[in-house]
Amino acid sequence: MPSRKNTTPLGPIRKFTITEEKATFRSRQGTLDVVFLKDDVVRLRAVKKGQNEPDRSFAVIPTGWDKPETRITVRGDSVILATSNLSVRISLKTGRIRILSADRTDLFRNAEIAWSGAGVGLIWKMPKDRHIYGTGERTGPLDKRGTRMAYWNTDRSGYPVEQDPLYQSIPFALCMDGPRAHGFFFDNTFRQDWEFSPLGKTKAKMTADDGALDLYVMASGTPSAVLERWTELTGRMSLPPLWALGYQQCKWSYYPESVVRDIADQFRQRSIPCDVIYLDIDYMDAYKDFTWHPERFPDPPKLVSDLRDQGFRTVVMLDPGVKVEEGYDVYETLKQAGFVVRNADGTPFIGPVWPGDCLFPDFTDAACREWWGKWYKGLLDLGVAGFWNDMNEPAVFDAPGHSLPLDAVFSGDGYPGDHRRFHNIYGMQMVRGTTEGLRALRPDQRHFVLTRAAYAGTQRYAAAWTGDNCSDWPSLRISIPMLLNFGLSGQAFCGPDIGGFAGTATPELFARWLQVGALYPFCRTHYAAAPQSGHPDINAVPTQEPWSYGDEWEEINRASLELRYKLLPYLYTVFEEITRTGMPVMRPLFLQYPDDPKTACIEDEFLIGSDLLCAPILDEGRYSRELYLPKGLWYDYWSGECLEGGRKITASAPIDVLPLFARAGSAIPTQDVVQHTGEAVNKPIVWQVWPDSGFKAIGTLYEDDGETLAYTRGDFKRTTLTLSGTKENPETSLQHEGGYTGRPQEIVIAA
Ligand code: MIG
Repeated sequence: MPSRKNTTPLGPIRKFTITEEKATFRSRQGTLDVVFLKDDVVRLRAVKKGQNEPDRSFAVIPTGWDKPETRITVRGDSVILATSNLSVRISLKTGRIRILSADRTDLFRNAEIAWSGAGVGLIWKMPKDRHIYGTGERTGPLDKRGTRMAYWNTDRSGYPVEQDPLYQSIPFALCMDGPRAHGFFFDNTFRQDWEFSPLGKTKAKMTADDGALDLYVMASGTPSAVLERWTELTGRMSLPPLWALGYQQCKWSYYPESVVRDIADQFRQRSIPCDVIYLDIDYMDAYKDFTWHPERFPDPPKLVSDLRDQGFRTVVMLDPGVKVEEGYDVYETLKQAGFVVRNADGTPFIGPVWPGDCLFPDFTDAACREWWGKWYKGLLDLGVAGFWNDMNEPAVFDAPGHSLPLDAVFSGDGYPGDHRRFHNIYGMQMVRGTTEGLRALRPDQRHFVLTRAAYAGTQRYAAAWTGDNCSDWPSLRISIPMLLNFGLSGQAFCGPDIGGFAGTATPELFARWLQVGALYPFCRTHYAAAPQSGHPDINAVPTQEPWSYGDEWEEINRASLELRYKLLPYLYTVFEEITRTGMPVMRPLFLQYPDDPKTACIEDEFLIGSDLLCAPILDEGRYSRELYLPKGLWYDYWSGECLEGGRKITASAPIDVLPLFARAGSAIPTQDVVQHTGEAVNKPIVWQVWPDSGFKAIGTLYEDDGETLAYTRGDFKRTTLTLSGTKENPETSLQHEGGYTGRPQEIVIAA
């Protein structure tokens, strides 16, 4: 929707009705419903007159929230609807809206709903100093003021750091006015475009190409409270299997089998920790889902079980396109059932991807998702541990827009629609089918699914990676704000291809990338070397394994991964926290320190949980850097030196050092280095205790069996360590909760 000029606003309200359920405002142009879902959450939903828009969401789940008490006041020409935390004022004369939080912060001021053709949008005034975060998968700065953004899942291989949009659409924003936070979610699966004027100006606009203006506003006060609401509304990731937190090694592609075995052997011979090896598309027979290439992988169960004996899990790729081939059972059953994406004339859509001509399963159909999920049985039975769903924007070769035709038809579980409506949720519904299938097949196991495309709420089904980035320093640098905003958007289990997917990493770039990558929530190296990606000979491409760059670099890379494995007990504890609170694993500083304005735009540092601060090196040839330590005391993780925060410091960072700091007052559970997560089982937990100025510290450890759902039945152990006393006479207490036995624990006090 280009400008206010060509649009038709909601305009004067001619009639309004208020029931227990909702308040409804009708103008000549359309209808606006206002529904309070909780004292700090309101939903505004507007449809154009005559528009028949189904009221259903792919993102929002039942919340169990109590309906709040609402006061209604008519003042002058305005109707004001308010709870104790939030008020919505509608001007009857203009149809414009103002939303205020209890502390009278203007969340939306002078907001106008307007239509233009099939499109709908909201234009409003935004305070000059408001910061905006979240907004899903984005390159660019952490703060989204002064940017334009689109939501339209896009496969752009080897994307430059200016690329927008990318593969995932999460139209949620976390807004900060000084220390006060609120959030909003524009729940609409059509293409959206958002534009926020730079700091210092006030224009804000979001539009969708079709559908309803469906806006959720969360006025929760602190940023962590907003994220709690947001992840109640759209769901949280469930606790992943412990092995999925280990290091993962991937290439397009490792084959044949002998190469895979060699990679596994090298990790173990060189004592470089690793939990997962990936098989990219070339393990399949002619890229046919749920098949194996007969020559490259003659005995998959044997391979997978031998890898398992060495402590590796195998993750394999599945793409949405199903090869058109008579006699291929996946194709035959799909064709027979008929739940495929169709052309406007009703015939099945056929388009090329890796296998050649393909049918595209219609994952918006429950029966199709169920059919898809069942195919995983064969792979699970032979021991494959995790699944990687790629190309699910969906990407279609040689097609306009590199995807399905816009008028392609989907069944939509009873609400049919075209590709414009379902494009942004295709990937989400695919991994929904995958994960629901896995859960049905192995109900007491945790599952690991990785997706490239997504919409809001996809964290309920899958982890995410940031697609085909490049082996260059700018791509390393933007990975930090990208992952931070991803986490703030609800997708906390995320990471980029370490070392970069396209191109060749220099030894230094790879080493620096793996250093910080060891702290990414999802920690996987991946790179393109396949002939199909433009490399004539798969063996001629410089390899991107931790040992690919010679002995000195190998030592540095080994140390990076050893740090991850040492910190795994802490990381796992932080992952468990997200399943209960929605706080991301990797956090921008402002999330923990909203009262400190200096943290608002820091995008080259981050926290893991609340206790570890990392300030990675993101430039070539740099061996020290400035960084900001938030208020309080911090310990240099390596030297143990205690530093005063609330100021900038310079950290030295020779090539083998990742600047890392522990918060004074914390206790961080660690372990000795292991080569894979399975080795840790009975090894002691080592508490690193970092006393504050009063010689106090507190920390948590979460343990369970790491792979089943037994923890949901009380079979977990949560330990709280408390330090008191004095340096000379330290006192520590360990308090336990839950029925799991857990590992032995040792305590080391840093100071
Ligand atoms: O058209 O499966 O983003 O990770 O290696 C490329 C091959 C298809 C794109 C994925 C990438 C993967 C590659 N895939």
